[in-house]
Amino acid sequence: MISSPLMTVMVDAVRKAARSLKRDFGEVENLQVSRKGPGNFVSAADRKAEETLRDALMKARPGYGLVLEEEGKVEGQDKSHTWHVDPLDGTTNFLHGIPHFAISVGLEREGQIVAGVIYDPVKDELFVAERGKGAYLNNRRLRVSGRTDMADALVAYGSPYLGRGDHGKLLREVAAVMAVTGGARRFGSAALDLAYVACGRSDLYWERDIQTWDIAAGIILVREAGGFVTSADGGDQPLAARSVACGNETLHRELVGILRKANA
Ligand code: LIP
Repeated sequence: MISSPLMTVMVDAVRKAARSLKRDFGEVENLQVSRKGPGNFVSAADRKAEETLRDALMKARPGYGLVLEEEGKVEGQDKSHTWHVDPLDGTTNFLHGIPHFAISVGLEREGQIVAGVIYDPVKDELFVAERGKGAYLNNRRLRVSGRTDMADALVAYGSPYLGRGDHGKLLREVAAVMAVTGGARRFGSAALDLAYVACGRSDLYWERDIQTWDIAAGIILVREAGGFVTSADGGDQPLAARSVACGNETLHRELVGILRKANA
């Protein structure tokens, strides 16, 4: 496990927000049958969790800036530090009562992600990483998958939907990946997709049109677990590119090549 003042601040804030989120998730399943559905209830749960995270992080590190999914950008006096906060990653899963979502907090220092925490409150799985100190799942040290044969790989991806993203591009990419791998999965939470690559459950993951708060924490997790993370086009700035591709060195390089060829 990582024992540092920074990690203590991040884990305490995430666990505090998780308490209300887990309670609210228990309510969502009862609301599925209502005509209006749980949309407003989930938005309120999302905002409540974000306010908890915002208040806790600003109290502990008052000068840092924040990029919050719901509230947007909050400038800080310390321009070298920015939190990237997703209070509920996997919102659609949560809305439909699917127990696969997480809270994600990443810390950017002078343009590099240096720490990340991703917490799945339903499974009680806490993923943490800090630059140079490794990546952990509930105190267990993480390493990315050791598979090198794409035919054995399980690949996660993120897909656009009504009114968002390039559907044709994604379909071409999924078709190309399906043709050479052991399976493709769309789980619905970018943060957990990255965390699952870091712990070896998935071998690869890619997604386009994604936000910094979805991937910031997961980027450092994968890198500290010995994995490679680039933009989906292989660039070295996934946050700026708003896309991501990750895995171990061998399969990551092959995946980027497959995606490039699918769009040639
Ligand atoms: C979601 C991501 C998911 C992506 C969705 C959405 P949210 O984050 O985790 O991978 O495909 O479009 O961005 O909105 O639930 O925080």
